[in-house]
Amino acid sequence: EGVGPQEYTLIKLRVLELKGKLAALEGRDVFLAPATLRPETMYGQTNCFVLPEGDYGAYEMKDGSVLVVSARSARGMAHQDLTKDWGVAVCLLDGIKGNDLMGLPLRAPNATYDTVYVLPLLTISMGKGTGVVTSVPSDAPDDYAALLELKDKPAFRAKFGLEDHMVMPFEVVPIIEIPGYGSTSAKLMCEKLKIKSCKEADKLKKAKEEVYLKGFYEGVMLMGPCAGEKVCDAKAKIRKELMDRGDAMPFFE
Ligand code: A2H
Repeated sequence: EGVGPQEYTLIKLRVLELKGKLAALEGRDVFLAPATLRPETMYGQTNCFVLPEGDYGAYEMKDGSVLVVSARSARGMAHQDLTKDWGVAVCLLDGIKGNDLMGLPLRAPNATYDTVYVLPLLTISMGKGTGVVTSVPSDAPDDYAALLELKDKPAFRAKFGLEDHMVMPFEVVPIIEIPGYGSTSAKLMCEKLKIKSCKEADKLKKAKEEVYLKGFYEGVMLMGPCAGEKVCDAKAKIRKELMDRGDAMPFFE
């Protein structure tokens, strides 16, 4: 865990169909809002993850949109002038479990896929970010391992009521070229270390140590307006573009 404040980016993944519990929010613009440290990787999103047993709520933001996030992160947003009233996180709907969100279709900004789905990730910490994680299996070993496990185990998908079309068509998208690691570094490291589940913490730690720094400082963008630029130079520009379009917000914790 880092020292000092982390500068995250909240990405607004629009819920395309307000069904199940979220039907109560009909008429509103509703988004799942993962917090990421790597906004330049959003081209590679294949799905969004929530914790099945996690507690979430739907909170009203200043721009009129409604974000589904943890209560803890909504309080943080209220003190960063993101919620409708300063200092107050108005909850329009609470008692949402991660399980209530499984399989919801989303539109993810910058993603190559038109529609992505909400899937389970059992290692999410509700004490970090928003408790919602966007999945970039090309560059994040945790995301690759979790998606692979869902693809490999039909019973695991069925347990969460997921249909095959929400999981199976989503292939890793090459978005960053890292010298010596190719264009899907997380997949490479998971294969090299034989990682098959998000619970293989020690091996995942090793995989992440190897690719994160290299990806950020030596990686070259393959997608978007910054294609050909170093990742470390592209990050701020792509983040600004997402925010200018209203697809993202800054978030500190
Ligand atoms: B990052 P830090 Cl491609 N529980 O986004 C578990 N993991 C969480 C989380 C939570 N509550 N909230 C956010 N995260 C993940 C993209 C990404 C990320 C890439 C590469 C590296 C990377 C796609 N997932 O993070 O512990 C999110 O994954 C490298 C650290 O607060 C978020 O950024 O330092 C990152 O962990 C935040 O981790």
